[in-house]
Amino acid sequence: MNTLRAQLGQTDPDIFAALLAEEDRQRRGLELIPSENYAFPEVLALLGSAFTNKYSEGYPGRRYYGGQENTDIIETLARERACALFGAEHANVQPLSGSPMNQAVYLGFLKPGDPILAMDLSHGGHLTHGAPVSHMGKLFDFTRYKTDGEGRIDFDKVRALAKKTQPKLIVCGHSSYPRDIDYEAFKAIADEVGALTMADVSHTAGFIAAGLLNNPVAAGFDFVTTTTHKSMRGPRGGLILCKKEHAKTLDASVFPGLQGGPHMNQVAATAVTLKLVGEPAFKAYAHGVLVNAKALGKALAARQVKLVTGGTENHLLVIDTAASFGMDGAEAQKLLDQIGLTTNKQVIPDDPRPPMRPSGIRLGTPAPTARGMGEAEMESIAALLTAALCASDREKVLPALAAEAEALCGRFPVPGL
Ligand code: DSN
Repeated sequence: MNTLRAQLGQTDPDIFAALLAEEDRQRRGLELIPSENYAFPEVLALLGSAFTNKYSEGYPGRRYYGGQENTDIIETLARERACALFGAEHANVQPLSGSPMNQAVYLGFLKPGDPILAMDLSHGGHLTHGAPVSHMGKLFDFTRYKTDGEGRIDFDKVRALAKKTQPKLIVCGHSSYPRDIDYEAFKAIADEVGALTMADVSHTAGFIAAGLLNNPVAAGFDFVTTTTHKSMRGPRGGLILCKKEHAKTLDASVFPGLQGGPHMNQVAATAVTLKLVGEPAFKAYAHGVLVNAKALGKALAARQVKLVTGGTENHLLVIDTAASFGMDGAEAQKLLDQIGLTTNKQVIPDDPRPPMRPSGIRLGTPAPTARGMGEAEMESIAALLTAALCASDREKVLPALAAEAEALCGRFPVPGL
């Protein structure tokens, strides 16, 4: 590996310098964006392996190119492990990432213009859940449900919208919702109106696999989609679980419907990820993430920080920075960058501000927990964050806080780097 790095340094010093700088940034800073994590070292090894050289259009046992004896092994294992982990009947592990995975469900099972009910982006949903700026938002007739005044899903509202719009598909799941989801309630509404069900668990798959959050497969959902690189610490990629009756149509929708050759280095890395996620050490990690998120929420609330829904049941927290610190999320994100805490600006429910200057920021504990941090460090993070956002003499205070944050990070190495 060192020889390879030396070769890279000689071939392209500019890219190599950027790589070293990024490794340094990741080591010295604290990654608090809830969708980010540190991939397992085994994943990093497989992403740079010989599997990256192989084209494998088709599925195991039925490919369009020769030389598939090894790719068939890894894809079959990945599919079997995904099914076993979540209790699903069928898995497709080829989606290149989150957007194509959701598109494969929409395009495979619906016709353009069909009605879909999904969560509004500004209330915690995702771009691919029908945001008007996305191609899917233009292609299908999305109605977007919003949360209640506290930021929680209001099932009476969801039911009323479902009855009114008669969706062909009801989508739940989120990229910024700090509560567990009652999948059975969604399924009951879908059954009342004859809709298919899809849960996008990209943020929470690791906790579902560990048995710590509700499982939409167990609730009878037709489709469960997830990226593999967030809480599961796998490669960047997507996977779709479905009922057996949908398997053939789903596979055809992914390939050849939407994609060409799957990235077999990613599929191999997904397979090893699913093995690791099934092990007791991952369950302990996933439990630690949730304990840390609660501890961080408690430490922030003790400092009068306003959190959407008042706290968290999963790995993420949304801070209303406008109410807590009198500043928008963009300004808060920038200030926290200066002390080495990486967060992202975030719209909050019914946000009166625009998306580039929204009212909040989003935090998560998957990455700090992967470094081995615990509840005591969550207290330190809350103290650093509030001190930075409350500082009146920023020129003096921020460098001191940055040094404190770097010292904290120095005690917890980044896995894989
Ligand atoms: N970008 C991801 C997130 O941050 O939630 C979703 O695509």
